[in-house]
Amino acid sequence: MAKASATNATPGGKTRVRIVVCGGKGTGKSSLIVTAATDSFPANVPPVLPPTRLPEEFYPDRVPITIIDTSSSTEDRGRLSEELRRADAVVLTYACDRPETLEELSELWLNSLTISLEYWSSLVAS
Ligand SMILES: Nc1nc2c(ncn2[C@@H]2O[C@H](COP(=O)(O)OP(=O)(O)OP(=O)(O)O)[C@@H](O)[C@H]2O)c(=O)[nH]1
Ligand SMILES: [Mg+2]
Repeated sequence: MAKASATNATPGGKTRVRIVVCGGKGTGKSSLIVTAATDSFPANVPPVLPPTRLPEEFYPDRVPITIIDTSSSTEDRGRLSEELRRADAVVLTYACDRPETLEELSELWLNSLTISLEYWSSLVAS
């Protein structure tokens, strides 16, 4: 029987994918990650989760996906920039019931991304 793990890759040839989730305070970053990993919405989440590995069998390519939670506080911008540089994809979050968080996306977060990223693999706004 062939070993599956050694040759697993995305159509772009990546053998692992790192997704960074960022956005304004309380916009659901951590809840989104827990929901994606467990398929259930959590009642309580810590402010910043440790790196979360999604099960390989979640996706047809069977490529390991790691989701990185981030802090929205200004003191942690250096760490955020570093995570964005290492990202294959970025998810930006805003709260539907707080329009100001959508404005922040274009005024603050997209600007931060433009400054921080050396290149963009993809951008998923949610
Ligand atoms: N109604 C609703 N509430 C949500 C949703 N996602 C998150 N929440 C709630 O919004 C609050 C903040 O969620 P978090 O996941 O802690 O948001 P966060 O962006 O990680 O927050 P910080 O880490 O503090 O910046 C919590 O009370 C969640 O239960 C959603 O999709 N719908
Ligand atoms: Mg959080």
